[in-house]
Amino acid sequence: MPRSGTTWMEAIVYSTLQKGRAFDDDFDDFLARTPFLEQHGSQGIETMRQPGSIKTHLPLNIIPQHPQAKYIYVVRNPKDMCTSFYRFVRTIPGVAHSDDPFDTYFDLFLGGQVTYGDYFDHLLQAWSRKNEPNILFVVYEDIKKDIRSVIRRVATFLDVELSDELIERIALVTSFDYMKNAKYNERLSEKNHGHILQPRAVVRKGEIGDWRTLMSEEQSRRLDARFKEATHGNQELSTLWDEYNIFEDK
Ligand code: PPS
Repeated sequence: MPRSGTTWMEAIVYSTLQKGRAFDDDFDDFLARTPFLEQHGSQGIETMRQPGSIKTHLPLNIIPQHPQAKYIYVVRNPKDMCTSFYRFVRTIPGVAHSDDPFDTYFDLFLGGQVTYGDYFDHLLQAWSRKNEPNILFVVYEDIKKDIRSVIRRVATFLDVELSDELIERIALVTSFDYMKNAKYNERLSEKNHGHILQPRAVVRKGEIGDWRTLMSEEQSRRLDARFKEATHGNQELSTLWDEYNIFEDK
């Protein structure tokens, strides 16, 4: 899903596969191993350097499935995802909704009318497949809470053995402070969008709860209700963000 830490996961996967090398040690190598499907198309995938990872925000059910491919799905709570997505589209003149006020955008988000469609359809689709052996389901907030344990999960999933020292190194070179570096952000903008966006558009704030800076209480309550409705009857999913103080009313 967009604005949910996919770039972060790309950097973690890259460093895991490259024995601790940081994405910016050789940025061209990073680019060659991490095509973005929506930007680079099938040609980008065919010519990519391997091993690598293909980034996409598309829902799992419309991504081509290959028995030898592994799929890492990163999800973020809908309030921060919506907020981050809105702030992001505002930085790209001419893109859908970049001129809309947040209130309009929020209604479209809730109605599943923004780019990449309905958040809840996207999530439920991935959730229903999360126990398949070639799928790793990762929660953005859990990476923030304990990046080392997520690095271990990714390494196990990719059949890579990592020493404690390498885990420390990967945690360092994928930390927010490391990744927010402006130069890197510029190049990431180029990679993902073909041109440079505003400074720090891709790696921006990286916080849990930034939605509070934009969303009204009424909007927050409406999203609480939508979350409750969408996850009704699914105990595990409905409590996924319990420790992060996102939803008021469950
Ligand atoms: S994109 O542009 O749609 O591909 O966005 P995506 O990479 O999926 O997600 C961008 C958000 O992830 C945050 N981010 C990070 N947070 C914590 N630590 C690290 N290392 C990190 N890297 C990226 C980024 O800041 C975006 O969230 P917001 O809330 O906008 O800051």
